[in-house]
Amino acid sequence: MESEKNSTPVTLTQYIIRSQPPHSRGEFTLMMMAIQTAVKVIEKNIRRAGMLGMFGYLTNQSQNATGDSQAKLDVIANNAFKAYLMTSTCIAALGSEEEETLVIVDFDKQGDYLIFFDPLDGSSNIDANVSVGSIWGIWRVPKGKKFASIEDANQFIRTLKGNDIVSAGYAMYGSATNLVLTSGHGVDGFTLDPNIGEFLLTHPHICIPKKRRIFSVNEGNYNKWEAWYREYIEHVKKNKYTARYIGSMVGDVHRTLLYGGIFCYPRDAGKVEGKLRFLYEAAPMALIVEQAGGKALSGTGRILDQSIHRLHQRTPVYLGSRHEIDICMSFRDKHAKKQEGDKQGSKL
Ligand code: AHM
Ligand code: MG
Repeated sequence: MESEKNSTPVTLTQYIIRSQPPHSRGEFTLMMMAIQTAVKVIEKNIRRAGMLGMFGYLTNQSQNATGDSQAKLDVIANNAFKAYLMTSTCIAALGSEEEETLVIVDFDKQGDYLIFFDPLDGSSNIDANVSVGSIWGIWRVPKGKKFASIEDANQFIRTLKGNDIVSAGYAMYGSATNLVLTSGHGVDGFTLDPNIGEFLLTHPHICIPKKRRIFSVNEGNYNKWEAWYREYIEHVKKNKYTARYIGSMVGDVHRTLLYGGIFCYPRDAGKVEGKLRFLYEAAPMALIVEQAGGKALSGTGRILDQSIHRLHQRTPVYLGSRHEIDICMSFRDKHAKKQEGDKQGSKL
């Protein structure tokens, strides 16, 4: 959706309403409004955090559901997402990085969507004023299906696949606040205009550049990586790639979408499933990257081909420009072939 003819930029609210199919009941619009409001609340809190003493971690050494220390802003961001979504009348349940279990809406107020979010990703960076973000992924609940209990909702999510995701997005709180969205028909980006408090369409039809020699990974984990991935990184270094790693997934993926290259969080000896969470980090970013023309793999296939087992499951992540992901995976394939050859040889 381009700007209006008189070049008045399209607002996010207009964009969401106009992208609804005719006769839709508007539940999706309401849910996106709730997300938009939560993002604005988080944005305001981040911008004022230094003045209000809101940087830092909770003093009671609190950890979230996946064992990470909770920053004060993690809690504020989680409360903002929860408050607006739970009263939006369009979700049946939500899952958050900051919540131990799924949270279900009162039985008679349940809507048709399930949403999973990381309210403040990369929060360990926040005191240093490095870009952080919120990430969300949205799945559908069949019409008439209601959850009587958390266990009921847990059972239902185990019937879903990554491919069932219907929409995903992220907000990045950086030098400007960006919001990037897909509902399976391409990717569009918005920037918050602080003067009017509206997100404006600034990056229509984002397409990831096909080739770019930029690699993004935490090299501190080098000694724990699998041999094939270490070889790929050696290849990258011999071929004059540029290294860029923020350590904030939203920032690293946003740059990869705009500039191209590869972003990885591989599995390693200490994190055999990888670090990033499937439902609210990897799957939403995978949908966005694929919709922008890139690839998003787990090392054994597409990220989105994975089944869902539990709320906080993790997955390795390799995403970015198609060409670069293919080069990366060629090292994995070469290694697998060699291992197979060695196995056959030892049987002789
Ligand atoms: P978080 O959800 O606890 O903030 O952790 C996720 C973050 C990602 O934003 C980032 O890609 C990754 O962790 C960085 O991890 P590391 O510090 O191990 O490089
Ligand atoms: Mg996170």
